[in-house]
Amino acid sequence: MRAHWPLRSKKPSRGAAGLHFDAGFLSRDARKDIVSWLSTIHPIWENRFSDFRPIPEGETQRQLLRPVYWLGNWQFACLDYYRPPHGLLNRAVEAEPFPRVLATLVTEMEARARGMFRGDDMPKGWHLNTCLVNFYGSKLIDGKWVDTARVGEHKDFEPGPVASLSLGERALFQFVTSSKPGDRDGVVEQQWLDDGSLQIFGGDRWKKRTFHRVQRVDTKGGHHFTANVSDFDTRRINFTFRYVPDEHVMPYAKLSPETRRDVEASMKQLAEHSPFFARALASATTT
Ligand SMILES: O=C(O)CCC(=O)C(=O)O
Repeated sequence: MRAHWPLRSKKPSRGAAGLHFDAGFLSRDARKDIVSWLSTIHPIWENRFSDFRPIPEGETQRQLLRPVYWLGNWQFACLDYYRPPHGLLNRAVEAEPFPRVLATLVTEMEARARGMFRGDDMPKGWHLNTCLVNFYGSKLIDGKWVDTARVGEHKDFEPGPVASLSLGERALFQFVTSSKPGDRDGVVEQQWLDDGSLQIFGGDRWKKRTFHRVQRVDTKGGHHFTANVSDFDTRRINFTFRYVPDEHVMPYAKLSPETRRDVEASMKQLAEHSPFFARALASATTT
């Protein structure tokens, strides 16, 4: 099916109901501030499953395809992310606040989303308090660069609209009808997400009835970011802003002992470079 959205738009567009795309959202100054802030963080490689719990049938332990960083709260992959209605607690761990440049942009994203959604599509108390920062690129494996820049079919389970800001090489983002890996027939919408673009999506159609994926990331723009990840060449960075009800965001010290054990190694890694996570770890040993 043909995409309803212009594949390259200079003006903000609403596109299909519940979708918004603005190719020129990010100003040059804001982009510069974000790139400068990115050099201060140290993304980590997460394992998909806990080393201390049985791995679900049909699955094997694996590293995510990309390094990640979370702001607001960290939804560790090994805790299986925030997943209403049952996976509410011990899923979203308090994390660093948004840096100023992102906090300012979030205010504008929230205003746009509030103009687009109401009723059940805009949950009470909704605000963008969570951000997943995904690093896309190539990984050095046994002396060879392997392109791992993609994300498989999935849904974002946090309630309400999601806002997504992209930097670097453009990515082919697709909404699909099934979770069948790589299925080419089920594409109902697609959009190239360019450097500096904003995408907002929400409502049942895009959050509940379809899956989304990043099918591939271009190499033509010559974008490379200096990120604090060894043996990884980052050519695209995506910020996905979401909402986790504040009462479900838990300080590390308040997690169950089992959950703390699941994420302790990652917390220690984060604490090497982040005073926030160092404090969180320390507070758990004193409570
Ligand atoms: O990188 C993107 O554009 C989308 C990332 C995504 O689907 C996610 O973080 O859930």
